[in-house]
Amino acid sequence: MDTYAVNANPSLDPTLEQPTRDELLAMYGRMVLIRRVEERLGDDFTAGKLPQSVHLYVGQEACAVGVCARLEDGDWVASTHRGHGHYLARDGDVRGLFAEVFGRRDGICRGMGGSPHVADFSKGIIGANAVVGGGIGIATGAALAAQMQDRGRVAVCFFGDGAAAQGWLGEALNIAALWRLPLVLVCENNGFAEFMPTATVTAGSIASRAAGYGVPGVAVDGNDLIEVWQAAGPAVARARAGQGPTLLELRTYRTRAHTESESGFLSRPYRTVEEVEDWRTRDPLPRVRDRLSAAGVRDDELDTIDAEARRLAAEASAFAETNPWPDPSVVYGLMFHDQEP
Ligand SMILES: Cc1ncc(C[n+]2csc(CCOP(=O)(O)OP(=O)(O)O)c2C)c(N)n1
Repeated sequence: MDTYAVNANPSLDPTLEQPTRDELLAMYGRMVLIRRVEERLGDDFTAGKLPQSVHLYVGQEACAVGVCARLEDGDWVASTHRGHGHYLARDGDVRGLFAEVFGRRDGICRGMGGSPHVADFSKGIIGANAVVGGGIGIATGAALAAQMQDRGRVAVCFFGDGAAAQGWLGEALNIAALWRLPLVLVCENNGFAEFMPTATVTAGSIASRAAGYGVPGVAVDGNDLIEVWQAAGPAVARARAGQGPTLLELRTYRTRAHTESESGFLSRPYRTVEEVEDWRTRDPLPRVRDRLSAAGVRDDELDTIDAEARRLAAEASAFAETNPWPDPSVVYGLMFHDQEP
């Protein structure tokens, strides 16, 4: 059932679970870090420092952070070409991320994956994926592995509204429902698939598709951290309890380009400046900051969190810039187990 109610503010409902002040502060810190890292990478791309374009996560931070805050060590996350935020939400290594995006030796994939392929098994990130929707099958397989291992693990798949149009979503919902797999499917509906507005290519509501498979489907405001956290909690708990999958649709908005290089090849705009500005007024970060202020957290404490995130991003960028290129001879060893051609 699609439980989304436009203009409602269910996160304030006192009957719903609320994060503690410390939990909220920790999640805010993670969101700020993602924002500052992404802005820094955007600047690095503009300065010509990156070997390829990047798909930034600015504006969607509440989605990754609200869901990942509900996970435990050992849970698995499959991500997308827009995956830096998912990695950082899982306590990813900032230097290792920058080095990877810069294509350098000490990157989390030894510089061989690059921006759209960040993976780090030590953080449960089983792969970001430039094949749109590819993570859905991978996460479903991971959920089957989790069920067979019987250690209470959960698999989460982040994917976009464009990926929801792939047949994999139906296949995953079908088999995960039948086999009660510990899977949480998280669609970040950010309004666009590349340069196509979602409404022009996506019929109906994504969350309501779950009902056809007997799976709970919940749509919430993806720019409201607490709503995301409130929706993710029961979904993860349900998966962990062996009750099967849930489909979450997080309604958010991509305020930056689809890919930072797009101004170099697009011949006409695909959205208005006013639309983007309107969504900027719904930026998820100030919304959490306001909550924290109301809870008595001082402005200088919040400013310190921001300054530290900027410092970490700048330091990691400088590290990556001077990190050596990978040795090409490692390529075959990474592609073929115990085998050199
Ligand atoms: C299978 C496949 N088809 C097409 C593409 C080209 N492509 C790259 S990103 C993208 C849009 C994806 O949209 P969405 O899933 O909504 O994610 P978003 O970029 O909005 O985060 C497309 C079509 C691709 N990488 N893989």
